Amino acid sequence: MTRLLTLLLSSALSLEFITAPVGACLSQEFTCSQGLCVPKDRECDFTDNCGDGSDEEDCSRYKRCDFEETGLCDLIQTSGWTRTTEVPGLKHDHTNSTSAHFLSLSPVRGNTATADLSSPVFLPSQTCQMSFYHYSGAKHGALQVLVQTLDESTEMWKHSTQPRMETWQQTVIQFSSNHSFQVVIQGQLSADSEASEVLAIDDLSFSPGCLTVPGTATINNISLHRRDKFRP
Ligand SMILES: [Ca+2]
Ligand SMILES: [Ca+2]
Repeated sequence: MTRLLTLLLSSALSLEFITAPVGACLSQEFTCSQGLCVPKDRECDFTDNCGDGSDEEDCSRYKRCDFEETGLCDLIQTSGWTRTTEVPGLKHDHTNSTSAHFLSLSPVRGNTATADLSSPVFLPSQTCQMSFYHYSGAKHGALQVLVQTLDESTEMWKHSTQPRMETWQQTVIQFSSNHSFQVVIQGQLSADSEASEVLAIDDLSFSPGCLTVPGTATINNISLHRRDKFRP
């Protein structure tokens, strides 16, 4: 009887030993301070998924921009986007703050309005991920994300604004490129747009897998470097 009890106890103990401790998170999850598990791609995405803010605390390895500081962090604006706190169709940023900033594109009467925002040039990567928030208060427009390499431009994601989605939405995109690349967020409003229509973006975050090419502002600079390299 004593031996049976010992056997039962030892098997119960070994069972406990191989079972993962309660509250342990999987490798693809982030462990919050209070033990909750949230998907790893929600880390440092400007939303408090843990409930205690711990998934938004240690973000120095991420390249992030909430557009609250003057300038555009290390993003490159080639045309169109305006940093603002308010436009006719939209009066709050992604965090619902009426005094906080976002980038907007408003219609140009009788003309197509376009806007481009580019990331720095990133090294080839299979683990680069971007999270951003967008607001589509327009019937006549589209928002898209492109990957620009030296040789080509590839559409990664497109949000046609039919029907109007008058709320901030999050999109997370994984990039996989064997060449150096830039990510371009492009907005377009057609000439038919009414004055109250708007496209907006806010709170961009690039994951630690997105490593910048030092000293290279645009993908075309790589082209210049290459030409210099092979010049006789
Ligand atoms: Ca988060
Ligand atoms: Ca903001």
